[in-house]
Amino acid sequence: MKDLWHGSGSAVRSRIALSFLFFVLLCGCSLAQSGGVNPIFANPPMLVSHHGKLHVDLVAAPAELTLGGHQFEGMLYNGQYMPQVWRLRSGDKLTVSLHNQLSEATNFHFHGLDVSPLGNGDNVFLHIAPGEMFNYAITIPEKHVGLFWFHPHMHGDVDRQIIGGMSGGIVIDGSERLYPYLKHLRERIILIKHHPIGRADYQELVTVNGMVTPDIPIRPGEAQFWQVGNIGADRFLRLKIEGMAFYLISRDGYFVPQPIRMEEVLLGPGQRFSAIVVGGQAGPHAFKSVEFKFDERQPPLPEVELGTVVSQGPAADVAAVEAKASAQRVNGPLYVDTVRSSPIAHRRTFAFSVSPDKTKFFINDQVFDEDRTDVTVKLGDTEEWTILNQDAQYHDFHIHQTGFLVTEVNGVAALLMGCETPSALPPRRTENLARPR
Ligand SMILES: [Cu+2]
Repeated sequence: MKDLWHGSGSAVRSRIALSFLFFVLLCGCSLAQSGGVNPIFANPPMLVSHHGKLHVDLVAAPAELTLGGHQFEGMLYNGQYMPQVWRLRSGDKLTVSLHNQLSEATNFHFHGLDVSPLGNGDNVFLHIAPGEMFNYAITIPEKHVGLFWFHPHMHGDVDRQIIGGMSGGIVIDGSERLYPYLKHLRERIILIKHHPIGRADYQELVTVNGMVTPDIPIRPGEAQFWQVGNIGADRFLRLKIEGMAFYLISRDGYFVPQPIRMEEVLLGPGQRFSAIVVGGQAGPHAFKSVEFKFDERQPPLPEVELGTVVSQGPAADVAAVEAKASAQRVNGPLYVDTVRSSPIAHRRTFAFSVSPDKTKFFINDQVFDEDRTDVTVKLGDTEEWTILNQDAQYHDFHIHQTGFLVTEVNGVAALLMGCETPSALPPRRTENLARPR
């Protein structure tokens, strides 16, 4: 999110500037839907590419919005809190005309996509002034499949603009090529945002596709394909469905060789995962983010209700379907295996820290500066990075334009996961990363 990867013009020189996210998350009370009737879950509206192309006109403008009975002054794309999801395939050409009708500068970031950071690509160093229009153009790389997202990346204003409503999803189709079992499953695109609704600690509205606590229908024993994204600014989610499990198949667009059964999935800001979800026995199953000790100095982030998975229909052999979901294997080679076998060209350490008054954030004792080059790496090299979190709260780690493979967390090998953004770092612990290209 506020982390940057900045390529320079030359092929062998790239610049990385890193900064990181800090979270002053103050409260997330559970919110009952006013009136008592929950909306029925729906995927967000979609814009689909045709003949290898998708063009999007995006107007960023201030707007009043009402969510769950609360009125906000928002900043929205095309007047929508949950804008259309862009649905493309590898190799497609995506063009975006961004019209800035805000009273402040903004810009645009294609989160998770390995595309050029230069010119009119994923260039977060552009400042699009109020009243200006800018045309972005990227080509979706062959290796990408899964859920990605877009948001502004104006240094210093990212958090506020995203909380105002400026973010949306990008789906790169092809998951069913990797897991053919998905082909006939009902797909759920679940995009989670948050917005403060009061001054008290942790008081915020957490929404699913812009809806407050929707009912998500499923049949007992029905397998569904969920793609879930945390596309808010800075809230950690620890997702759980009561009485059901996630059979996780990818994180951040990187797939695992076989589904991993998880009772809970920790999803830091910006992170995504996809999973097979199997309907439990008939009845309501709460979908929520459970309590989470996010900062050692603060009370835990409270549980927040996200919706209800409503299982309805004849009784079924749920265990048999779960066994079938577990038995799936990825079809074809995985990019992470190439990364894992690459020789390490360099090793580096990055330490995240914060000033005592928590107003300044550092990487290796330096504050972020758009005009300074912190690290130069050779394009194509594989490096091993160790990330130290010297703060008392969790932080996301993210590099623009490239994924990375988490090899170890706090001394424990993380063998299964190829991640672009790993699970958030436990406070004051170590993480080793190999950076692939
Ligand atoms: Cu990003």
